[in-house]
Amino acid sequence: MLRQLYFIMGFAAIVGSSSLNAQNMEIVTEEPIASGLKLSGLDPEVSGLSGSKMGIPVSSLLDSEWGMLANPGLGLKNAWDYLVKKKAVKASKAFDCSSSKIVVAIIDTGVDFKHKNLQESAWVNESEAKGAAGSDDDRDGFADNVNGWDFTTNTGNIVDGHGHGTHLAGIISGKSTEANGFKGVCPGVKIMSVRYFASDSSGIKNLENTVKAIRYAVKHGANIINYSGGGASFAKEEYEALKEARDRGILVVAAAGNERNDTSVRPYFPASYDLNNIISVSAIGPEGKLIPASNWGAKTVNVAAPGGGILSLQQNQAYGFMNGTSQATAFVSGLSALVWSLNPQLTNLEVKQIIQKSVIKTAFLRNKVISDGYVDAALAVKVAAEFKSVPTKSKIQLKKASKLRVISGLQALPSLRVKESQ
Ligand SMILES: [Ca+2]
Repeated sequence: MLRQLYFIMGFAAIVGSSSLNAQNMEIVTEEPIASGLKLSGLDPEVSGLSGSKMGIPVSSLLDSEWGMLANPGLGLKNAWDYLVKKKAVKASKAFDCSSSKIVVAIIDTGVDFKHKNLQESAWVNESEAKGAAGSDDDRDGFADNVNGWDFTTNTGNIVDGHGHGTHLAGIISGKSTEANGFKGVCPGVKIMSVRYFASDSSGIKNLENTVKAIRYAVKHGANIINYSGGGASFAKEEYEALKEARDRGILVVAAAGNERNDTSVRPYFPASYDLNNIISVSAIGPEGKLIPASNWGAKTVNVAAPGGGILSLQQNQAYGFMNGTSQATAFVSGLSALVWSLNPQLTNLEVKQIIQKSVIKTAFLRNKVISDGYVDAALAVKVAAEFKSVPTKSKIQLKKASKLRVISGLQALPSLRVKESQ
């Protein structure tokens, strides 16, 4: 991966190049090139990790999940009531995604699959699970990659030493046997944990591992990639990996970032790549407004979702609150998994269109995100149900929707960087 290193250094060198026009110079010099990748779920100003270990009585866990309730949360009960009314599911059945074939790759800090609310969530590579310890039973180049891979340690022994990835896994897939216990958006949906982030790694290393992690998820059959990180630098390898994900029918849900910026002006990657299989997500709080940290973009961010004061899982059977576009991203990944589980015939772009079409529009989000609204589960399952009856019309709308992502002011950068790295 020296090329990646060269690539980043090459980019830094471009700053002083006379071949850049004034517009690009301005953008490049305003953004620290070597800032590296950041996780998007930790905004110290809103609340730090220190506040996330608060003791929450288990009996009130569900009551604390505002993101699951209706307006401005996802309204999962309304979604379930709609499905029961339409006889899409039996009323006696629990709200559950355990039997879904949809796989969500969480490319993050790892996931603590030992958490009691993630007992049914781990994606399992069967040939490795049944194989011999220490050997690469399925000959994919990774020994003992049972539930995913940790690119920071290069082992299949994935732990979450941070808490961020486990928090996202809880939002997407958490499941409880207790009546009032913690629940995620698509309880029990399978999570492939691919770790790229280590807090003691450089931004360059984290980016290198991101590219490896995306390629791993693509190769191992993920349907959805949840990426709750990012940085200011366009990276061709990352772009190409996500393009391959697009070509393989994978939906990529990416955090808009916590930089308080308009990403139409200051892009945040990978959310800002001009690829139509990416859904980028801003974060709202319980009052329905963007949280102060959240990036936005009237032409660059697709939707908003709950991201302020979000309760979810922490390592070692704990629960805690986190804030940011990371959490909002996980809500959209969970909702995408739910929609896709209900109709596995949908394409990645159709799932994206359904999510974007079924938002609740509000004045708070007008000119902040493309859809002018925040995601809603009841509307999403309704639009998904109706979607099947009008496939032709939907395809036309899809074409239009795919043109909406424009990265203004940065169009010249990719080609410049390609040229530079040749
Ligand atoms: Ca293997």
